[in-house]
Amino acid sequence: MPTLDYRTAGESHGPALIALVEGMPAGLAVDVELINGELRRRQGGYGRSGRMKIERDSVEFLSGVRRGKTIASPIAMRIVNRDHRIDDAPAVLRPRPGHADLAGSLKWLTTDCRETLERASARETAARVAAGALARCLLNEFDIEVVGYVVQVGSVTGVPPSGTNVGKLRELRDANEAYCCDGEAAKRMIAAIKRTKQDKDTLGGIVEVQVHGHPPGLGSCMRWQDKLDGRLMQAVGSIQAFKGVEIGLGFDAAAAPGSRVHDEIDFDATSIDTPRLGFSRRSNNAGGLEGGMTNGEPIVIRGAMKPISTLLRGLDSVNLETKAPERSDYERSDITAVPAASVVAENVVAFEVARAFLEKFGGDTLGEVRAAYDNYLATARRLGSP
Ligand code: EPS
Repeated sequence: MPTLDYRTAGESHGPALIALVEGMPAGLAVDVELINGELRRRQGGYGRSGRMKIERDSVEFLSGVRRGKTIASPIAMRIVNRDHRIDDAPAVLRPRPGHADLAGSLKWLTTDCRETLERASARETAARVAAGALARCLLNEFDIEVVGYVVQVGSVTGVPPSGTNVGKLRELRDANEAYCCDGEAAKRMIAAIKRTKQDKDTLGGIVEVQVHGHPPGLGSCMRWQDKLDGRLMQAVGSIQAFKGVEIGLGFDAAAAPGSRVHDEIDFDATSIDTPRLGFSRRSNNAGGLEGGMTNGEPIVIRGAMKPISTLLRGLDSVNLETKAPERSDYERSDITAVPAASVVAENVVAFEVARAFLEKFGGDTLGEVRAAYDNYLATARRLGSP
């Protein structure tokens, strides 16, 4: 039985994007509306380019699903590119600083940066969102919730009140085009994006993802490859344009003494029937992960996105054919894609949590996964009892 995994294929202006998901148990009802809803959200958010008015992202299942349910075979999903013109699109000879253009051209020995940028493009994240949203169909079966939102655009910050539940976080986030849970900050973010557009410039920001309702013990400290914190960091850090990832208190944990960092432990037998098994923490600076494993507290992970590297005003660069100094090429581009990136982060995190969940509770069918999960919880509740 393969572990849950996925691959993507496709170029920004090729015929389609593909997400290929392997290792999903049989018998899972596929919520196509959930997947398409996430794809729509990814296309939205303030600051997106004209490209998003062209595309109408939705998935078409090519395999792995029969009568609305998974049948354990590899699941191929296709998202059609309406702006399909890869063979006719012009060469890009003046690499954009910050994009994959120069590094890719020197790697694949070409003067046409399009050879690289078509795949490096963040368009690929549509396929990642499709895979992650499919994984959420599994998480939903076990009441595991994932939510992502924007906490910073440029220098404007807006964090949700601590302790806000997932439903409320979604409601606050979905009330504005910045996908930020603080409505006042969202207005300032949108104003900043408008100013940046006038300046022919671009903006980055920070997104945050929380996971709730999962059990402890996902991931493992036994092999470095299995540590869930590392895997989540790769998933988020590999999103196009991401330059930093932190979990819980993150970099701020370095400066504070241990007495103020570590999350003290309580036990309350009346909540033993929850996936937290009765344990709770007085803080969650660990972001729900200790020793590369979930500890039962919400997972909290943030990713920092640099500003989009395609600037209307251009940046100093070099023509790869003549080696003469020239401004970088301009292609139609977003001013910021931080709101969209929060959707991507949410879904790639969901995929990693689902993967770790199936590693612990995996079975050929959803029924077997459920039985393994229930058995684990029942056994864990007896821990320490004679
Ligand atoms: C991107 C450039 C733009 C963005 C694109 C990412 O595409 P285009 O060159 O067609 O205008 O719109 O993002 C998407 C297409 C998307 O679906 O997110 C880039 O260079 O990374």
